[in-house]
Amino acid sequence: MPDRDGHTPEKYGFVVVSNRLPVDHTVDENGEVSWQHSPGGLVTALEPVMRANDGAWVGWAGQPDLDVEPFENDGITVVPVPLSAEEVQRYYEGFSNDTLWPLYHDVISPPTFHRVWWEAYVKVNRRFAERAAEVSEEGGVVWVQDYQLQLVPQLLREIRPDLTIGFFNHIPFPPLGIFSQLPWRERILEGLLGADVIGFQRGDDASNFSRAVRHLLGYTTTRPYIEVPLDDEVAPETAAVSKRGKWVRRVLAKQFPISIDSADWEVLARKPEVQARAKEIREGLGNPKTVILGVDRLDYTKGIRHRMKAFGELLADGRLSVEDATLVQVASPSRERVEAYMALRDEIELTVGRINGDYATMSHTAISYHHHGYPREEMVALYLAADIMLVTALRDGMNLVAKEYVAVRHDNDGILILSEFAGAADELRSALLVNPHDIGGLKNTIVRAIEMPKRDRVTRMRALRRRVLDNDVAKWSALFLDALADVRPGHRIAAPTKPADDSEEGAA
Ligand code: GDG
Repeated sequence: MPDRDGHTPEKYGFVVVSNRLPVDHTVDENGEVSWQHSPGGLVTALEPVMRANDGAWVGWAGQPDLDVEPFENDGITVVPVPLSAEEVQRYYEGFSNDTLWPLYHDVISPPTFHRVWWEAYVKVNRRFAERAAEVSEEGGVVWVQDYQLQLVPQLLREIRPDLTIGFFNHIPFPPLGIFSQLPWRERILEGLLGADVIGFQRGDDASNFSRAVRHLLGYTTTRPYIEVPLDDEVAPETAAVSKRGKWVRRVLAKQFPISIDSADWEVLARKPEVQARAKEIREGLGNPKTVILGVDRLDYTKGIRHRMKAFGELLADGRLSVEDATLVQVASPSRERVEAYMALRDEIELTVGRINGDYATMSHTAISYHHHGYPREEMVALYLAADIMLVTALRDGMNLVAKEYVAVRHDNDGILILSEFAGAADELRSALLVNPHDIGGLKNTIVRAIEMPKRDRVTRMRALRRRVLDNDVAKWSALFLDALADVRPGHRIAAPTKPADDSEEGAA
């Protein structure tokens, strides 16, 4: 199919579609444009599959009003989708981050519903679907990522019924009672059901989705399958016959818990300079007996206020002193143009100031707070420096930080305190699990972690490490792609290949 300029674009057998591309568009002070590779976990997982399958990545380059032709970057074909400044505001900051994000995270912050935001969401999703359709070869595989693009599977199937389509939701899928608030709830469900396989982080997310489909669309669901009724005339080759003798398309909806490139994190943690940096960090904090660490995007879902409240109360009660324990909180800047995030930042920084004002001494701070992003090496050094990792999310799809902490602790020491509301809690059962709303319980768990004998710490960390090292992100993508390949037997996706030069590292 010719593109906007009448050219026939290149076609690819495996296409990933995500809101953001794995590259950032940067312009230096001389106006020179360059593309910086941003190797997050998803990129690391999918790059080898891309290389083996002649893959392309469709997404937005992170800057408004930027229209560029597809290009090669580090062995991956990048297919940019342009967004206007108004679309960024309505589709991304608005509908994605101020409607869907709070709604899908238990309405911790009230979602905002605006019809013009929805219209922009539909328009932009259609553009992503069209771009993916243009670059996918006949019978190819397309894997759509995350909540910003929930309409893409259906829109893509309408244009290209020959494709096998997967969707993975990185954030929770809410219970019916909450999801039902969305004025466009049926459209979202139908959008997702355009996929052959819909992946979620937890089993509970998949059940919430199936239940919403049953109640709102009236389709038959037999876990893990959903039967999407088909028009008798146009039954595709993958159609099945329902118990009632009707043509249906069977959609698989189940959990595929995401993970990290565990071995790569451990390699970084074994570097002498990273270990030296971990020691330096502790010294810089005045060598407190216990370093407690929190690492999060500055987001209201992460429960940063709850952990500060618990820590502040422990100091107030005299159960801890600043010589005993320091809380290091990295809060990396996030969605700074969305109002709820501005208010959260103010609130957290006020709390940090209060607690430090009340309890810090000339030699020890109570909370060492950092509103920065750090390079990956520094993150690893922080993880190594921390006796206790505190993950108190109020709702979180998975929480990769918890897995990263475990992966770097090759010394088998360190304690993970983990919210039961993070997806990671399904797998990381040997963590100290907490309900972050229960401040009393959280305080007791922090004290229990501080007092835990080394023998018990090691037993727990060993069990956690087995889990995280055996189930890495490569396994996650392989399991998902295998499920996708089963949709059309005989049409398998090639196994990943290692790049010639595998030595590159960088910030996530
Ligand atoms: C969404 C879902 C799900 C953070 N600060 C810095 C930095 N990070 C890195 C961490 C980690 C990643 O960002 C954050 O991942 P999380 O999983 O913790 O959370 P979200 O950003 O909310 O991610 C989540 C995830 O998608 C994957 O499916 O687990 O539930 O909400 O990798 O290390 N990295 C660097 N500097 C920082 O300052 N380099």
